[in-house]
Amino acid sequence: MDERRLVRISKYLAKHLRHDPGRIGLTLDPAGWADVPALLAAAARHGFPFTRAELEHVVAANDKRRYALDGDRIRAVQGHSIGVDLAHPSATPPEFLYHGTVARFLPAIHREGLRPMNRHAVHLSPDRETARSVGSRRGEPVVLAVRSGRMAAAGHTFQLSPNGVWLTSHVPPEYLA
Ligand code: HQG
Repeated sequence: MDERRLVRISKYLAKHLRHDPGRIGLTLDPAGWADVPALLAAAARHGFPFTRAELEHVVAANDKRRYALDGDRIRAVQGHSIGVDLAHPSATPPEFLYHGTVARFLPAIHREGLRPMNRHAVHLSPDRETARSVGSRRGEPVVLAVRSGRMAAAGHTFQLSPNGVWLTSHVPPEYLA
């Protein structure tokens, strides 16, 4: 499959598995899983047909391992804006995690901390380089260090997505380094 087709299918999956399944009449279960035959049928019905083999290739080749395929079901492993309970295992974070953002958000972030905004959780990266690339989606990136070890010690919980993204519900400003 050429790279452009791969990216198009991946973006189509992101849209409908993370943000707007109703657009193609798809339903997700509470943990974000969709039925694969139903997804293929819904996509075809809405003018964007792709095959099961293409889907499997996109899931396997995805640069960020964004999707999990489990028999006849598929879900995005992070990044949702719709309410989901992904039930990833709770995990003890390292002393620091990182968040990539841009300068224009800093005043609000220092005032209220990191909030999920349109997503179901705050997304944190295990290293500065990954955070930098997340921030660069919006402009010149600024990387914030999060004292995640202290947060965990204070009772904040973290989930680790199978693709290495850390999720938590809120980072209060006192934990930003
Ligand atoms: C900012 C992508 C004002 C925050 C990435 C960010 C990631 C605040 C933006 C995943 C704020 C939200 C998530 C506050 C946070 N006031 N702005 N209190 N708190 N912000 O896209 O972390 O490639 O929802 O800094 O790689 O950028 O799609 O979150 O700039 O893993 O798989 O509000 O999405 O994954 O933006 O990205 P987003 P994010 P995929």
